[in-house]
Amino acid sequence: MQLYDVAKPVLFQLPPETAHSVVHSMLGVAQKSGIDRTLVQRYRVTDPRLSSTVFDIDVPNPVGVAAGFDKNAEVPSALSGLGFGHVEVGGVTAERQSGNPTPRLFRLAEDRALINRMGFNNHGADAVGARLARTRVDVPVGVNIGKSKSTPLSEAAEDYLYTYGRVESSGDYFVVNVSSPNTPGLRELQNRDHLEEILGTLKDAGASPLLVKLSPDLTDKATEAALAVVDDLELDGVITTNTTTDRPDSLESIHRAETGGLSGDPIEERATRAVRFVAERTDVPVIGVGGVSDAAGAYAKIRAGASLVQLYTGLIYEGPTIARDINRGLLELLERDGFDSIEEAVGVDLE
Ligand code: FMN
Repeated sequence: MQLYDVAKPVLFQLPPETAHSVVHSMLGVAQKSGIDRTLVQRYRVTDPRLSSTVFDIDVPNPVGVAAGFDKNAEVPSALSGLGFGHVEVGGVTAERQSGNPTPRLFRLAEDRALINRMGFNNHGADAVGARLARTRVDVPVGVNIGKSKSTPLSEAAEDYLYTYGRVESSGDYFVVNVSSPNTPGLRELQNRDHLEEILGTLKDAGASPLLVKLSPDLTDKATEAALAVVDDLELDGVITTNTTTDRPDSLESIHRAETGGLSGDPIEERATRAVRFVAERTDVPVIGVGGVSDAAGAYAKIRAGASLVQLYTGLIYEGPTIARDINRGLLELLERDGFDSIEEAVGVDLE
């Protein structure tokens, strides 16, 4: 019996955001006390076949933590202790924000999904930047940057630039997040003119590696237009996908009508299709995210063209062994298919 078999029913009795705070506090204690370094021995799967170099960064294994779990960069070392190969902190905004009124996070247990409308609650770029600067993490840390709610779309580029300036020396890669559904108008920034301005401004400021995170709700044409900007500006990578505002008919939970972004099992296939669509149209590395909760799902995204995968909702449903379980499973799948490394498997399902 695993610890999470006991803890999960207790946590699932709590409102989702409370459960998240409890888990976060526990990870915080682990990180402060140094227990996270003991966790490593239990959770990390160290095997050269899992490691790769992606946009010039050495990544020990392909399973990362998606943005939103550690919005304020409080527990990246503890998450590395759970065996994740990279951690994306944030979304961070220039201004400190309290986010939307609660409740704003909903557990769709029957669907193994979440709906969130957090609205970029975070401590702000100054605080998060300072915290990151004094935190040592032994896996790469990406910083997911969002737009402050009060900043008009026309001034978005400066807003992103401010945040970048606060985190530039402590992030290993930087993500322009223009795809969260919970900041009014944000997703409009995925259109070509806005993207060019924001990404061009960060690029000129020296942001590297620089990635953009896309929504699963973009039309094919809009995705292609965004990818044209990625090519023109010689960006380093694409993350796909964020949460969706769509509600598949299959959803059973009473919470399905809540406003916000849906994540977890119901978006898995769609996200994998998005990975394939993007990987077919760009040469830069793709990070695949959306519904990953086991080795088969991670492997499907890798074969569809993802150099790395990330997860959030899967961690809630599967618990702290998820990175270890996926990494062990990936090694078996690599062996089954005769690959010597993850890098060999990336994109093998593409035409
Ligand atoms: N994505 C971002 O780019 N920035 C965020 O700040 C962010 N916050 C999130 C908060 C919550 C509560 C959840 C559930 C997701 C958030 N996401 C955010 C989206 C995740 O990073 C991820 O793209 C999405 O949940 C799909 O992955 P999953 O199915 O593994 O959860």
